[in-house]
Amino acid sequence: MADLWQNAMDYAVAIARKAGEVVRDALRDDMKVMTKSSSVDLVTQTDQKVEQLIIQSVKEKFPTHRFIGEESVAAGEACDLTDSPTWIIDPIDGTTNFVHAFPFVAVSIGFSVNKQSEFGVVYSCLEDKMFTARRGKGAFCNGEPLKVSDQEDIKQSIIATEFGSSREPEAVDKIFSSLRNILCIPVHGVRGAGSAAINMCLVASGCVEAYYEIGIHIWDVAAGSLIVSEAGGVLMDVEGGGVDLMSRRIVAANRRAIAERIVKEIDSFSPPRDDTP
Ligand code: LIP
Repeated sequence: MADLWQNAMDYAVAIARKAGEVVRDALRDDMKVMTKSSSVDLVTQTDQKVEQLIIQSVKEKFPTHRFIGEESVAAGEACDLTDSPTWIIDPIDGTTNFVHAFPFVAVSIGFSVNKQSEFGVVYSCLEDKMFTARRGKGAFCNGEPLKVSDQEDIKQSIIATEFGSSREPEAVDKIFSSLRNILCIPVHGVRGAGSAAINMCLVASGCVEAYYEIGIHIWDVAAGSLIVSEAGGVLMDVEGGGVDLMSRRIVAANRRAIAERIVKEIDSFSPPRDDTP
């Protein structure tokens, strides 16, 4: 049977590559850096330009499809995931990295129908790595199949996480308390690429055993979530149970036991959901 969404996925890969070129070119220019929810939540004209480029290109080809885009939501659009085919876009995941030329910056495009993820594309554009996953068909990097780590022992693991963009003392205290608990399991190390999408691709590639974060948004993790699960990994909420991409909380791991061990150590909290205006 023909794959209904393969065409859209091929298109997403082509657009992500084009968007990545724009991001790479912009690194050479002077940037105008602006802020959103706080003085450390950065945005540039390139984030906005790349999101418009992606949305306009998709609209030409798939005029009935809907969008959730980081910069469109920042500009006041609703963050609504309906049953319609929906493109979930982070034009630059790792904007702080981009501003500082720290070399982990991704274009992230998730696609969901009936609230089920159909494909995910993460283009790590400074590394020139194209991560893709199609539901039920596996995950790939530059065409090579991906598989999560087979490590079973958390004490032999590397865990990825981020400090996020909240500087509210209560949130920062909880982030440090979780970090301390996890470090002292003890694990081999804690890392963070500065991009949720790339952290998830690191789980899918078997380079780290798990990634967790509180404060991410649906556009940061929509594509990466499918890439992790298609590479054989698991997704969980930070308190256990199923992940809810609107909840701004996620654990992605190579296996359930590692995810559950991390959940035990997380001092959880609940930022305002993406779908509450
Ligand atoms: C960022 C993430 C980063 C996370 C930040 C933010 P942006 O996305 O990728 O890992 O810690 O909270 O969500 O803003 O660069 O698209």
